[in-house]
Amino acid sequence: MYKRFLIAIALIALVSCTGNKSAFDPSNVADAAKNEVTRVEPLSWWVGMKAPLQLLIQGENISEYELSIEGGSGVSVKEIHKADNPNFIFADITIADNAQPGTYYLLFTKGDKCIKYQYQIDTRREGSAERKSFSTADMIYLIMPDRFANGETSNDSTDDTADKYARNELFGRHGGDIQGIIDHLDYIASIGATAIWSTPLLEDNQPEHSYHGYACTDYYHIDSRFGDNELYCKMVEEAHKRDLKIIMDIVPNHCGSAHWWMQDTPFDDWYHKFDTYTGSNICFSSNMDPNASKKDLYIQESGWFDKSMVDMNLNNPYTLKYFELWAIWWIEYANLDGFRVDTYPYNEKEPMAEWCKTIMEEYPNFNIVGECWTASIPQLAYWQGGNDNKDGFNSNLPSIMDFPLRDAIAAALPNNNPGWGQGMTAVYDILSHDFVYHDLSKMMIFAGNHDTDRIGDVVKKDPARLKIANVLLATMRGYPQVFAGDELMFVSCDLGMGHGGLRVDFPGGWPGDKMNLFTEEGRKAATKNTDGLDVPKGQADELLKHFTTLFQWRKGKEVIHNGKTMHFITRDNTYAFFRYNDTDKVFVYINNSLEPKQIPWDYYSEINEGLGEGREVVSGEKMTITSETVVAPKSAIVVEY
Ligand SMILES: [Ca+2]
Ligand SMILES: [Ca+2]
Repeated sequence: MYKRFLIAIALIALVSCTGNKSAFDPSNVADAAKNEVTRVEPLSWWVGMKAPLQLLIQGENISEYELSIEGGSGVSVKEIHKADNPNFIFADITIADNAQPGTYYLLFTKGDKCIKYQYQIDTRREGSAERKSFSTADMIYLIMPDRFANGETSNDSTDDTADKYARNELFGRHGGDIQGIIDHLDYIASIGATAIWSTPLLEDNQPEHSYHGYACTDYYHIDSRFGDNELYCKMVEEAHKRDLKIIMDIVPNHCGSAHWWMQDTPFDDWYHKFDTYTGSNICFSSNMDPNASKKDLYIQESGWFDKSMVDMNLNNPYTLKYFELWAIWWIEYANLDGFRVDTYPYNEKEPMAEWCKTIMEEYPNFNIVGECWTASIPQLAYWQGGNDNKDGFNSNLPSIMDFPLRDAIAAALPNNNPGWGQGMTAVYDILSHDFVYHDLSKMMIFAGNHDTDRIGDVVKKDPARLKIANVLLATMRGYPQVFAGDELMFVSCDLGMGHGGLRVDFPGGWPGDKMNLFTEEGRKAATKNTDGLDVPKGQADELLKHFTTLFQWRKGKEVIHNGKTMHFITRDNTYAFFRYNDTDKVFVYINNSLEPKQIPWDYYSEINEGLGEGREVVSGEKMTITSETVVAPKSAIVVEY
């Protein structure tokens, strides 16, 4: 709807510039007005923003026009910047602190020709700048919308998009959408989630493989197969009613090769061009390696992510500004609670640090988590803002995703080798490196996401070990993220098909689905050997109850959110740690081995003194641990005192 509205605005653009707003009657407008001003971005703005407004304006030979602003008060043109392409200008707009919110008109004049373009300057929501964001108190539920729930079948294929509905194809569009998310917000809240990270919902009008949304073709509009901008805002509003935050997944590094600006590009260096296709060398170490060549770094940050994903040049100040204002626009427009930034290290690091700074200056309490996908702990730590890097670099990025911990969990859990240093020692080892991180409270922890192997596949469909993964996520430092379906031990439908195979549809999300895992009745009836689920009858519901108990408990557990950790080394595939603060303690014991294990309670004397009767969180039963206490094979206990 919003898009059509804008097109209508563009259509009414060519009228006499009398300054009389009543002149804006679409029926007065001649067809010749079409495409005179094809685009103004950001789509609107607000009074009282810190970031100065710079409009990208596209129109045929628009650089030949003079620009002024009419309406209200306190809004004026400060400076016009011409681009390489005469079809673009970048206009710096001054908005006084006491400017009048409302409808303004951009007036483009050339001789006796005049184009008017309606532009809205709004009032900000109260407390907008101070908005809270996601934190260690949250559990984030990751959704890939095309595969989650189809709430509106009429948008499964749309006239204005190329890639059509094909649910039988692993890399095709399956029809999931924003309405499907809205329909299941109660489910998401019921299992203990307090935030949703949805993979991108912006238009991805690539001819194929568009379902994942990571090849954006219009940064200001929701894909019509997911809904529209207004429905997106409604989703945020409905989520907030249920105390669920919304984290938008954004990709400033690359756009889709079908992006509109690939046909009409503002600057020659708007994106990175090569004589022959050049992909990134994915050599992230070149960002901090003192021995790295500049060439390697250049190819890492400027090479394309994929032939269908064009690498943006954030060293062009107009490109950078475009992405800064775009991000702020979405926060303000949709009332967002956070960002997840895709492919973070592929961006040029200095401009991206500037980008983070700009966002954080506008919203000082905001949280942004970057996908810095590396197995190297020191390299990961380098990307977190405030880290004491030898080269002085400060990314200004608040949060990072703990891939090394994910790797350790995935290595440890299926490991039955009782040998020295095997199994859970891998997890101990990761936390032994916590001294390198600037801020442990800004670490997203996870056992899997939409890019990694599914935890259900990792634990070889063993419910006992899935429960151990959930205990780790619910009790370790940082804030947990769970990929939709992992709470029910979804597995890939085809391990040989990569992403397409692991991003299975959520049974029950589609009209006519035989199995419905969103309901207790459906989970209890679920049987073995169905796509996305492979547990004996009744076990899906039992797994979810275990999961829900843990994460509902975690919500109010300050000592888990912000307490310290003390852990103890063992090399017998067990792992023990305490979370503690001045008033509370939680003890976690993992027995990932195939033998019953006695808890060496006396060994923990430096921290367990005076701990008598506690409560085991999952069973809810009172428990007094001694050196005689035995923990069953492949199980975990969580005891709060
Ligand atoms: Ca749909
Ligand atoms: Ca790049």
